[in-house]
Amino acid sequence: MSKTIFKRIIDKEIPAKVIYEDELCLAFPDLNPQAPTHVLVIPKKEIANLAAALQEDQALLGHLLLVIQKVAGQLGLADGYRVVANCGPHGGQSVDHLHFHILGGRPMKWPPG
Ligand code: DGP
Repeated sequence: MSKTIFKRIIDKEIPAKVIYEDELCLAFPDLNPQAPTHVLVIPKKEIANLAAALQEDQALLGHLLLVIQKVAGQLGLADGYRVVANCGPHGGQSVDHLHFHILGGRPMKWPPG
């Protein structure tokens, strides 16, 4: 199976402006921003999406949420932000590697499309 674009970013085969990295994950701006601030947080482990996560990923998933909190603080999103994890075709997922969108810098609308 060919690598996803995010696996290629993890493997440093294609560039990304990484704003946070630790042994489990990294964060970088989305190529196609939908808000003044739009950052992706991805695990280094290859997990296709939330539906594919396993019980053994419990600590990793918790870690990702706390990294989101940390990155949002780093980005100065004191007025709040939205976290999105698109999952599967109906979720609008286009890259089959688990990722969380952090969207901020403007008020978000609800419901999403
Ligand atoms: P989703 O639709 O939830 O699967 O979001 C995938 C996001 O990934 C989409 O907002 C655009 C972004 N994206 C796709 N390719 C690249 C890339 O090469 N670099 C970066 N930084 N973002 C990418």
